[in-house]
Amino acid sequence: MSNGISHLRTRCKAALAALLLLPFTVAPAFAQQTQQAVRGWPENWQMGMSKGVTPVAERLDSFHDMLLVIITGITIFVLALMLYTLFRFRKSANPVPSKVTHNTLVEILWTVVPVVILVVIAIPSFRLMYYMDKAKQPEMTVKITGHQWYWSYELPDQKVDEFASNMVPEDKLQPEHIRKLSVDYPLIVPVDTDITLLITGADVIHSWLLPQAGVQRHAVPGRTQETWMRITAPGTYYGQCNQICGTLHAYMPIEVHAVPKEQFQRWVQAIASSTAKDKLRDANEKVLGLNYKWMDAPKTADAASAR
Ligand SMILES: [Cu+2]
Repeated sequence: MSNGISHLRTRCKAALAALLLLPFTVAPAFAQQTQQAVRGWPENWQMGMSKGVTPVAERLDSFHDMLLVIITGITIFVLALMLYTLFRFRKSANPVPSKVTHNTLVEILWTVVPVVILVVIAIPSFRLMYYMDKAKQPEMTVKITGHQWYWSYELPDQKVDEFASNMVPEDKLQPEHIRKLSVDYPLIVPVDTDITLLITGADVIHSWLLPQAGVQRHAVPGRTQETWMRITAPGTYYGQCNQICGTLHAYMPIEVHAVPKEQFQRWVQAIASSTAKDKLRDANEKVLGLNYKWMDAPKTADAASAR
């Protein structure tokens, strides 16, 4: 018997030691994961949001986490209250129902506590809305226009003329492409740069959504919406138009390449000095190593119907 107890004790000690050591064994695995390049698209069975790569996205993520704690607390509290009431005031235990109609203290509490919770939520929320409104000291501007059904980009500071960014059609997909997310001419931006985004629509209302940058603005014809982003990790990030804008709404994805500043400069210079017919394609091929051979292949009969 005593042998059994001592065996149990040893097991308990081992379990406790494992529990205490858990942070030290799990943390390096997480650290390794974060050191890898940030993935710019969602994954099957992903839990939570994709990793934010701008100061705005990081703040949005922590605001979301705060709200999750609050809403979990409220839900558990209300559920507990309901279960308690169902049990405590059931018919068998309470043959004569109470006739109480007022309780001043409870009424004050159920008014004041929700107001306090809303104020606690509103303060960081408004602060964040003002933070994402404008870049304080923008270093460059990108003009984004939504069309039926593609996006176009213009970089006026770098004298990069407006160019269309169309989805890669399904029959032209290459191994490096992601179906319904990859485009022919992505938007190229430098990392660690405060970029003002000016967003408008050419025909109907679209919406430019790049989740990992924490950017979502409606592209409204006749209006210019402003926001900003500062991508801190080089990578390729994807988004989609998220305003139902017509038949091919699902076929106007957003692809943004955040590249090191020096590479961005070389890209800008390559466009300026290119003598090719398609200067942008030339610069994308030479500086970014993008492959455009798929564009030269003759169009198949169902290419149009695939779109
Ligand atoms: Cu759209």
